Amino acid sequence: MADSRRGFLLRAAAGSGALMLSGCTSLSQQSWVVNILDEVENLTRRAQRLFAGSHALAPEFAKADIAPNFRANGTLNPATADYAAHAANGFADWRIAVGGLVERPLSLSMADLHAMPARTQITRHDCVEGWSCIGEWTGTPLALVLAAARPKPQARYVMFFCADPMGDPSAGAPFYYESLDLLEATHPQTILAYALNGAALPVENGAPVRLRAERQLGYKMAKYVQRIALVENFNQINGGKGGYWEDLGYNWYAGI
Ligand SMILES: Nc1nc2c(c(=O)[nH]1)N[C@H]1C(S)=C(S)[C@@H](COP(=O)(O)O)O[C@H]1N2
Ligand SMILES: [Mo]
Repeated sequence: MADSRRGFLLRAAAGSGALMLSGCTSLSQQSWVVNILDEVENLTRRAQRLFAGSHALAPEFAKADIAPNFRANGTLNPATADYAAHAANGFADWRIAVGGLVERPLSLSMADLHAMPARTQITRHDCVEGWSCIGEWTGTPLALVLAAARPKPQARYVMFFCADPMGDPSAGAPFYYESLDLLEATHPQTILAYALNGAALPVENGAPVRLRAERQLGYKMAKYVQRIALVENFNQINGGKGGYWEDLGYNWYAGI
């Protein structure tokens, strides 16, 4: 793992209090992070070996480059009673389940995510429809969450299941979903973002939490994330192509 990542995780851990992964042991955040860093390192090495790639960073920008209004696209407000109830309640009961091929399944509250070390990055979002937008994102590095869940050796991909139905759910419309390989999932700029430009993530941009994977096109970055699953392949999931748009013909690999 790059020293820069170890540095920011340790700095982020230094100032804060206790971490509680619900249903699990509570440790001081400092010792938790030091322990988890070795796991992040092992996971990163495994991912780089598996997918023969690197963790080269996407460009980051200055505050002055931030667009005054970050454009929104795709679902702007998930059309379910369940989501409306969560939104009305300020997402206080929102949870992200982390399961599949992991040694330690997790159920993370928003407070759990906020208690973990955070990363902030100013990046450019590129949508295949032909627009770009620069915004500042803050969230929990996905690598930390994965390391805490401990992917089993067979795990190769990370699936993200979202709260928004892409049509009429009673008529069997699928919900948005996406996937990344373990290399992209453990990249230091891949975060579960809960803030945009210093404020809580707006509903139209994926509240309360959306994926940012900065070397990828916009459609890979799942909004309204509710469940994460480690898998060996995605042949049996929905249309079998690894994502909502992929099932409709987009490329699974969407590196920029
Ligand atoms: N759950 C969900 N995630 C999604 C989408 C969506 O419709 N639903 N659209 C994708 C597309 S095509 C883009 S460009 C970005 C848009 O993110 P934004 O609304 O923050 O601009 O989200 C991606 N993630
Ligand atoms: Mo997009």
